[in-house]
Amino acid sequence: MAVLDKYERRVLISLGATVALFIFSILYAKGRYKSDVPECLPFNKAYTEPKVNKIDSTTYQVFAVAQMWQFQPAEIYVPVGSVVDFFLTSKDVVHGFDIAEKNANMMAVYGNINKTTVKFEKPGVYNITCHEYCGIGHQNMQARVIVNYPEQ
Ligand SMILES: [Cu+2]
Repeated sequence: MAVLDKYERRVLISLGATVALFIFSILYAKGRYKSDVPECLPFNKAYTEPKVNKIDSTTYQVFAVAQMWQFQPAEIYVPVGSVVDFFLTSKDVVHGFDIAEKNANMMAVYGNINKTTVKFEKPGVYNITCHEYCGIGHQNMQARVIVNYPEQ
């Protein structure tokens, strides 16, 4: 009869506890910090053209394209309270995409589309930074989201 050795049992229990803690941490961060878990979408060439789509007055889509050593669009203007879906891809090497103040963190990978959703509740300038070393101009690779009150 197959019986688990007591050390094997301990290893399995601690493994299960670690996995449970890991899943709990992700769900906790998603709720507590309102961080979105990025999605991978099937590749579509439409996303490789940088643009900002206005869906309605507070809903936007940004097709962000990273390349050595810039993001396009470099400046994105949205009103306060906007919910922005970022669709991210790269034209060359792997780049990072980090909006530190919003806990938005993705990788830009050639031939892949990553998506995250960010809500901008407060006015201000939010820097988008490449945080994945991508070559000699890496330290200058930035873009910004400018969140302002709409014109009356
Ligand atoms: Cu980069």
